[in-house]
Amino acid sequence: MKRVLTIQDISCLGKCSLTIALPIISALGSETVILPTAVLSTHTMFQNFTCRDLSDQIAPIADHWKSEGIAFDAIYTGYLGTIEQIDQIKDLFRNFRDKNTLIIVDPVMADNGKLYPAFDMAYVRKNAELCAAADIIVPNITEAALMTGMEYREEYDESYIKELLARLNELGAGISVLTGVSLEKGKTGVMGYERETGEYYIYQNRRIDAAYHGTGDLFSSTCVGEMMKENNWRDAMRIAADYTAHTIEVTLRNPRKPWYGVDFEATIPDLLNMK
Ligand code: PXL
Repeated sequence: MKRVLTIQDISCLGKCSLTIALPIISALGSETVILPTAVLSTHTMFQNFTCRDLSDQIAPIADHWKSEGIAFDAIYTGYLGTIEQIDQIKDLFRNFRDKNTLIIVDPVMADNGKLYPAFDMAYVRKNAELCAAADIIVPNITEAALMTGMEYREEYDESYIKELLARLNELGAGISVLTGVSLEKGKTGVMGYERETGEYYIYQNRRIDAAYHGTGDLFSSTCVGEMMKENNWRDAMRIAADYTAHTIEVTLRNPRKPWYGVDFEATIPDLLNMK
């Protein structure tokens, strides 16, 4: 069985970060080891959330694993907390990376043209450094524009996306995938670039007119789980895009109108049959 380490916060209530990564990657058949970077009462779209930083736990936990001879097939990072913490995680990458370890970084920090409340441009630059240490990065357009210094656009064409991918590629990861890319009216999906082959990959499916929290984490966690099932990155991205769209549709049909997260619990059985 593959073993995945995922490093992100625990938002106790809110359906994002670890409360999505753990069930999804486990359901897809990999052992999922977690390293919580902070514990919050809810995600940061709620008012008055509490937050306890756990940075002082990262080194002792990693040291203990090292002394136990633990190795990982993949390390996947999502929402993190501080610049200092990203430096610690770069050290952890160096410590645990071997030739078979796939490092996936989702530089979660912004969406819809705006940084999340906790972050500033110094944090953006630090995330760009973390991306340099990854094999695969999966930013959205806002995060990519911030990290590359390009203008954020709501309306764009393929040449803008290709330029963003070219600049992401310069950050250093071998595969750069942009999420939330809409190249046709009524559609959305991903576009990726692989340095080794110089090839692009585009996948577009239906765009559902709704935005829910945690869908980026659902997409990334599904990609990681699918790649551990020996799927190549293109198939993993396609399945993750389909699964995320399906889950948003199911959530929209919920008469209780959840606002803070998607009903992924209801769609996990469908994920297991997706190809
Ligand atoms: O889904 C990304 C995410 C993860 N964790 C926390 C967040 C967010 C997005 O806002 O606030 C704490």
